[in-house]
Amino acid sequence: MKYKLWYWAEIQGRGEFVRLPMEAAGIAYVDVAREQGSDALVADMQARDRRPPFAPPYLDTGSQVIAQVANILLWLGDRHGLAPEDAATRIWIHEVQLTVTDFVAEVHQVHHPVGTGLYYEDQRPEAARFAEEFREERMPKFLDWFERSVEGEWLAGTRWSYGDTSIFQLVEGLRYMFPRRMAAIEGDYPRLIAIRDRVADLPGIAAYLSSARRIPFNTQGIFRHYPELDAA
Ligand SMILES: N[C@@H](CCC(=O)N[C@@H](CS)C(=O)NCC(=O)O)C(=O)O
Repeated sequence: MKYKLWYWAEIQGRGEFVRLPMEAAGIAYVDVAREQGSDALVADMQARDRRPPFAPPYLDTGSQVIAQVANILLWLGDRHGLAPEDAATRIWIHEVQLTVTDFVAEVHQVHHPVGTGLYYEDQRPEAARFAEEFREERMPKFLDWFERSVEGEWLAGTRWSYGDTSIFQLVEGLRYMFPRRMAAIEGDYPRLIAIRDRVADLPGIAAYLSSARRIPFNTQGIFRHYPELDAA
């Protein structure tokens, strides 16, 4: 049975951190809401009465349903060899992925600093204030740490792991969201940019990026480009 990935149909969002390693490894999956619409996702979540996911993305493996991006990737990494073999390094890659989760939550707060349920247009002054501190303090703090964490051509080990596809997505997302800020600082992160480029060259990723399955970034997702929130 093909895995079923459940995520919002209109955005890359957090689902993209799951799609990318599956695409890179050629793992067969159905992106269910892309075929049936996001209403089907809402209905599926409501219908689950045992161990219900709090929020998408979640993966139905046929024998269990796993939510939380880092948790899904931990499971896929073990099952499909998408992480290094030794146990300590697997925990390390999981640690990196949990930090990606933290970073993504802050990225979301840039355009939703007051309330997740409110529109961006209803919190623009607060977003401008949050964005300034994010660009100047938080963005380099996280990126410095990711840069320091790279152990070789890949984050760890001799081949790519799901941690590397997540680094790819962070760089791509930040380039879309903050083109001026990234142009100013990305020279400080040669290892992250090299990983981004290596991931883009993986055959499965190259095919995915040029397919209609890769939804373009937009202003409904996590990484949103609002010019007024960007500055060098
Ligand atoms: N920590 C979770 C966050 C999941 C999450 O916030 N999902 C969003 C979409 S990207 C959602 O639909 N949230 C609904 C909500 O928080 O009410 C993860 O990494 O998977």
